[in-house]
Amino acid sequence: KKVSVIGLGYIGLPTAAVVASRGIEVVGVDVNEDAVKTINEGNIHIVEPDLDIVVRGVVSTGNLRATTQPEAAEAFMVAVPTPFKEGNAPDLKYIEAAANAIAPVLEKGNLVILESTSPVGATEKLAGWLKEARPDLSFPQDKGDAADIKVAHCPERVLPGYVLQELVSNDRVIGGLSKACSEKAVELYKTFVRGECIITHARTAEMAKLTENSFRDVNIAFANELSVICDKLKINVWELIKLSNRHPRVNILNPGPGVGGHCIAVDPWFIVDSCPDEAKIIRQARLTNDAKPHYVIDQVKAAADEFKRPVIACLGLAFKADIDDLRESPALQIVEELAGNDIGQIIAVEPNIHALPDNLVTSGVELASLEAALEKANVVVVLVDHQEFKSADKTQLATKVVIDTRGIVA
Ligand code: SAJ
Repeated sequence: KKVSVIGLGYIGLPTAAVVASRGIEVVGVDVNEDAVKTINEGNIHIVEPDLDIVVRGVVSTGNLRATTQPEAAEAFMVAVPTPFKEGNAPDLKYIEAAANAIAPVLEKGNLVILESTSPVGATEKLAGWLKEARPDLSFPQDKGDAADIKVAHCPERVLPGYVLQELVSNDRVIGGLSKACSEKAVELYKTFVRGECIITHARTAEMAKLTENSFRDVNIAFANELSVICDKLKINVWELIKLSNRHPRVNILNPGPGVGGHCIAVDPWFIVDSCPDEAKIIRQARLTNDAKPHYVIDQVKAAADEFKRPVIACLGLAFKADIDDLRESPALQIVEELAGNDIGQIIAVEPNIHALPDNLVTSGVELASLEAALEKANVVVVLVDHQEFKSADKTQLATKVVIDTRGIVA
């Protein structure tokens, strides 16, 4: 058995490594030559706990190998980005490029799986691109179960920071373009997934993934709206949510400074783009969550106005707790905007990074330890609920103005 994983990023690399760790020969394909070189040296180019150990292991046994050129395999797992910018259509160019890259090496009996989070209809499009490139083979959209090539969508669902555990333990939704496609995909996933593999249609699988992330976005938007309402009504939103969640059928998530990351803040737009007139709550949730950083910025500005050039300590830059990922981070967005406004001296505390991004350095932001920052600060803004902040001694905060977007200060 030989499996090829196309795209060696946050999903593709851990997937390739886990499949390889089951003793299967895996060839990882990526257009990024540096990433290919790094992986072949047994190292990794992304941050994910314990992934380096697994990759080093499977590269040293020869089970995982990376290359820039696709080669023949029994199964192809496509894990490439599907970017989306508000106002534009979802961009499937990387899926199309992957289809064109694997088409020349496809052989009768092969399985092609789309793992990337995709708008409804993308798996059918992928099968269409493969068919265009290989008119000599038959595909499930024409031949159903009898087709030469099997195609399925099996959306990834892993939580950054827990990828290696969740890759194995999560249930998987497997949506083939025919029953035979689904069954062949289940066979592959069963080699490394301990969770259940549940079969459905490709379109339903695509929508299921988008629904999961939209549900979380809508729930967080509800919490963020409550937080703004509670500020106005002078109620502690954290106490309110804790009390409401005592109801056996209520489970409200946590408000915060906004929603970041590459999934929850993006995927709902795929649904809105497909059904703009119908997806009203889903769109509003996105707008509500995107508005939250601006609300926090206004709160900090109002607090800063009480001082003459205050020192403002901003606790956390990452997009969520206990990771070092600053991309699409509302905390980073808030600190950038505050620094650009010249309302005081900004000190950032981010225990998970060693250096600030260049733009923050240029605008005069300083990176300091929690202790040093609290020592000097007049205003303290809690932006991320890192473990280090939650367990810190908070007595010093009594003399400061505190804006706590994560509810970690009692
Ligand atoms: N957040 C809140 N309040 C909460 C929970 C999260 O404000 O109560 C914020 C976080 O701080 C962060 C953002 O939401 O800025 C997203 O974080 P997250 O932990 O909710 O999710 P991601 O983006 O790291 O991973 C999600 C997961 N999806 C679900 O839990 C439904 C993961 O399982 C998916 O695989 C991943 O998206 C993906 O790749 O789609």
